[in-house]
Amino acid sequence: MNKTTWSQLWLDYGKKKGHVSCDKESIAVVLDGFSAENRVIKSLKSELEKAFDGLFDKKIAFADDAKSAEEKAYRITIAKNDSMAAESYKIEADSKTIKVVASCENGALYGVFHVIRELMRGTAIDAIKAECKPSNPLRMMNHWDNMDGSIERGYSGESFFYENNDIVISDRTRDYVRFMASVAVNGIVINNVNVKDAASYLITDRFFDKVRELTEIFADYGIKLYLSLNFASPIELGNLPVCDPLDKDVIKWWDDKFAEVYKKLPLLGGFLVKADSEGRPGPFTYGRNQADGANMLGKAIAPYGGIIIWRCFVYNCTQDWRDRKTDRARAGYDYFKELDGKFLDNVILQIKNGPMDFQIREPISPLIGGLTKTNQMLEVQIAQEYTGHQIDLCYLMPMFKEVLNFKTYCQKDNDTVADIVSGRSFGNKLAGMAAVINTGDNANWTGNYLAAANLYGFGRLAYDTELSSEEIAKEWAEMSFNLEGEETNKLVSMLMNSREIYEKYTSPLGIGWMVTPHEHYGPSIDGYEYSRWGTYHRADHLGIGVDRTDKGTGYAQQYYPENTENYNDPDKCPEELLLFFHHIAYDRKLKDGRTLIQYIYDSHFEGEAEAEKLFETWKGLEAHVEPEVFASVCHRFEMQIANAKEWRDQVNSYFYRKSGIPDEKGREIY
Ligand code: GCV
Repeated sequence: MNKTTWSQLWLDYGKKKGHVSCDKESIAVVLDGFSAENRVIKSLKSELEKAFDGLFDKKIAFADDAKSAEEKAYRITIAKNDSMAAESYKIEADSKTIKVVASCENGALYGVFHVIRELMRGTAIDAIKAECKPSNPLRMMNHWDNMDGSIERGYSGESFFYENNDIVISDRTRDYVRFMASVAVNGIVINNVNVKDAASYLITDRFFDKVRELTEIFADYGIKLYLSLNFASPIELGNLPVCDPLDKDVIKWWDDKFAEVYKKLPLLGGFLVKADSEGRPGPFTYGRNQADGANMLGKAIAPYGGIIIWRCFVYNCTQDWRDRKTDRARAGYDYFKELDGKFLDNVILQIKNGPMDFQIREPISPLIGGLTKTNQMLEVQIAQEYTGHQIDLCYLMPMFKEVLNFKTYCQKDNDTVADIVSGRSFGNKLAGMAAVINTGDNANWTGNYLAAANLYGFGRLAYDTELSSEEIAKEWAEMSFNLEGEETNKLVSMLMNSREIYEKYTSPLGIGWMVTPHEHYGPSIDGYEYSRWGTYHRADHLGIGVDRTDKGTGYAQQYYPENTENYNDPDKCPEELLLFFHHIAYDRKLKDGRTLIQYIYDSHFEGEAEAEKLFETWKGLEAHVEPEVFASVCHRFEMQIANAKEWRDQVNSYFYRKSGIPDEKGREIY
């Protein structure tokens, strides 16, 4: 196999050579009901070819039908069964054949990737068996890539999509698309939601040819390409004086624009829109609401089968820190709840998992399930903006599982976030999950080699929300490394513990933030305390935390009663969220009898010490990991430990100085 200058991530077949085996002498791929000319089937065949060549040095034959396959060859049959659910697959195998059955090409492709995954994990081909169905219809990646090549909140180099305000298409693009399809991602937004400068022109002749080429490469792997949209395009591109969604010239402008766009880009999935948020234009300017804006676009795109994904990250980012009544956490619900049922069928609201912004611990957004008559999807972030910049190890599947399993009480059954965003709760066809992606043009794609577990994990979890974080971590580790059983377990447990460790040495008990402003790496306890961003911890000499109860901002009241009751009461509130909902005195006793201040000291000392242990465990894997990967991850751990020390000492010193209460254990606080 040709070696590329970029990593093949979990699809590095060459790396597994000699570590896995296949006892079949010759292999033939047979199609039963699928067309060999279909673009996705062609990709599926080429992937099988690559995999067998790379893993086992075996050439595989392609037969037009079952009869023409060589009699003694082991058959991989890709069979169509129209009665199966879209994008699902079934795998059955015996000593003569392995059969992947699906109703559509995407299902067949995912089934083939499942077979490859199992082969890479050392399973014998005739022992592979599966029946899998997507939990979510939409499984998307959101790039925050800018056309100048930079990436907003990117920690893995520059964009591989753009350079110098132009689109770059290379073999790397195709590999990226393969990786995404291998974890069943079926939609990708290729540009930042903050659409500015050249990116506004992605819907013009300047870029149609290249965007079209990209839509085709994506389509080869069953993926739809989406673009982020500038709501002010009628002004910026069309020279109109306004972008008011109820203005007839604006409406006509969008009608004409989408007609033009779909003529040039027939495979386009639709658009993602950030409006009225952090300086982006939107309907509020004209006294219109969010539904007016979304529906105007939804109506214009409907004739082409496109969809509008409208973000709910709408809040006032010019708050006065003295104002204790305004609460950023409330904003999404306040703006959108009253519009429930008012959005068109081809519009879907994309809601961040928490009400603030991708902190290491937040409650679940009350808007999820608060809306019952509107299409909604979950947005998470695998770019580690607030969770360590892909320097610190922070495997996020345990957090995402908590989010998905959260009971909203929006109805008697089928009321978890997983139920709602999959469309199961209310019968929505448009539903799903999106992740702000963590890739860049670094050779290893994700900066930290171990951060690829989040890239892999998100896709797997979005396809099957029943998978456990641990199963996903194990799959990824087995495909990406050549470790023995015990060593794999060590790597998996490093991943599994990493989120809790990060949480311990950073901001305590759900308070969040305390990060270096703008950059969002490293501590700055008061960095945002007197700012306009609505992100306050309200610490004084007696206590810390934001009162979001009925006596405070009232945020806790946005949940269904079962959750409100718990959140509103400091004795019932889940402890990990205590400071998100309550202002708590430093000397208040927590459930285990420790005072709050002692908990803060202990968790920060523990978190830093546990980060050091993570590094020690990694060092123990040295003999089994490629030297370059080993050294690069070591370097990340050195930085993580420096960061953890800084967090530990700054947080502990800050609260010691505020409270004047010493650490019971007499450890060094500055
Ligand atoms: C793309 C946070 C980030 C911004 C990001 C924004 C969003 O505020 O810091 O960089 O902008 O979220 O999700 O739109």
